[in-house]
Amino acid sequence: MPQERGQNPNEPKVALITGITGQDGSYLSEFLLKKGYIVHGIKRRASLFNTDRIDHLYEDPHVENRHLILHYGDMTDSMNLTRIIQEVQPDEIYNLAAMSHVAVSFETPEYVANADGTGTLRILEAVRLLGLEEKTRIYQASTSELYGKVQEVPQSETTPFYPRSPYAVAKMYAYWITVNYREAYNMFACNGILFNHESPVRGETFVTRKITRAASKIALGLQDKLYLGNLDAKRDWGHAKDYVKMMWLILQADEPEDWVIATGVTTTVRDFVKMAFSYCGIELEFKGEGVDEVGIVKSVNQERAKSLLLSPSTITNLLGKEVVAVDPRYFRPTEVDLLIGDPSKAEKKLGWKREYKLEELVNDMMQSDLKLMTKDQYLQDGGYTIMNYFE
Ligand code: NDP
Ligand code: GDR
Repeated sequence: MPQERGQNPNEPKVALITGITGQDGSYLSEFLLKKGYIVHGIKRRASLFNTDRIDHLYEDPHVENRHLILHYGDMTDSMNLTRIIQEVQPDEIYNLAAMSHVAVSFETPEYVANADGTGTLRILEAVRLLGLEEKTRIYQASTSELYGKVQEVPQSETTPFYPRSPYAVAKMYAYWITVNYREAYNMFACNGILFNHESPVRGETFVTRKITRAASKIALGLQDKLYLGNLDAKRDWGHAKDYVKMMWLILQADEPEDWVIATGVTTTVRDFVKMAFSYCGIELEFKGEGVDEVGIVKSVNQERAKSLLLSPSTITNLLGKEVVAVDPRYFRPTEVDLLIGDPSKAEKKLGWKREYKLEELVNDMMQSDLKLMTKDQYLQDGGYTIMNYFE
């Protein structure tokens, strides 16, 4: 019989994180380890190492009493998930694993339904089958994408859903199956309806990271132009570091409930671009409309550029240059135009407080990407090939 854990207050709590190799998985692992948890994570087998984001937390498997333990697994494999949950006997499961890219979900809709939708059912059903309903609390990574087509703003726990992508439709199934298992089997299963949250380790093809990487490369003279899709889309962007804390608080609440986590501030993609370039002392002006819209360098602040050790000539050469353009290939078949969340329930009942404002988030991402791209510049100067994806 597996040993019952977490019953004795002196024993560390045990968490299982699906999607531990992702942005949120890495911040949540750090957070839980600091709290003294034993953290188990599910990673996928890949042909290359895929644990970059958690390598700083890695512990040698030959050492006893590890705090971070990784298991191979996949959200599409019920038996694998059930076996891992049986072995781990978690006090808390954070179901973060998903194919999380909205645009890509239009390319792989069936897979997304399986991994993001049915995958959640597999976790809930495993907990039920193993008789862990009373022991194991479950956090489901729900999303503001559920709101989709704008029906009311700001969006709250009572705003109706209208998903606009295969990703959002799969997450809608996951949302409701979580609610259903809570009501049917009295499980402590909760949805965190999280609005967009970003960080220096955000996936490179999400718009914020694509922008901060490109702004850094352009400022260093390593890239000419940034191509984007819909510049008018508005998002409520927060910092992932702030948001993982809320995941934990949601599972510490007295009752299982669903929660909106957001900042309550919304910003266009265009304004995010301006903020990122401005970090490097580059002021952009946008001209034209629709697919003809472009971002042109209006002025440069040499003092700022110097303080970041950017080459004065590279920065001066950018004056008047078109550094942002629209490429319709990044438009989505159906778009989510406006997201702005109302986090008042979480603020009142969970004490939700943010450390990062949008400007601080942009600064954090730019600081990190400038450092990374400077490293790329050295490598390129040394004759090494640098990956130059523009997705
Ligand atoms: P990431 O894309 O950074 O991470 C996703 C994680 O899921 C990765 O570890 C990935 O593994 C793993 N994964 C994907 N498919 C499978 C699968 N079939 N089996 C096992 N693991 C899989 O996402 P985030 O960290 O940004 O987001 C975490 C969760 O929160 C996701 O469910 C996302 O949909 C949701 N969410 C995110 C928001 C955000 O703004 N970041 C907002 C609201 C919800 P690998 O590294 O191998 O690819
Ligand atoms: P989103 O994030 O779809 O909101 O989903 P993303 O950063 O991909 O897009 C935000 C907005 O920017 C517009 N956009 C572009 N997006 C990308 N990726 N690339 C571009 O070139 C580009 N140009 C404009 C998009 O059209 C969109 O309107 C994220 C994911 O983390 C989900 O998993 C999560 O559920 C939601 O946030 C909340």
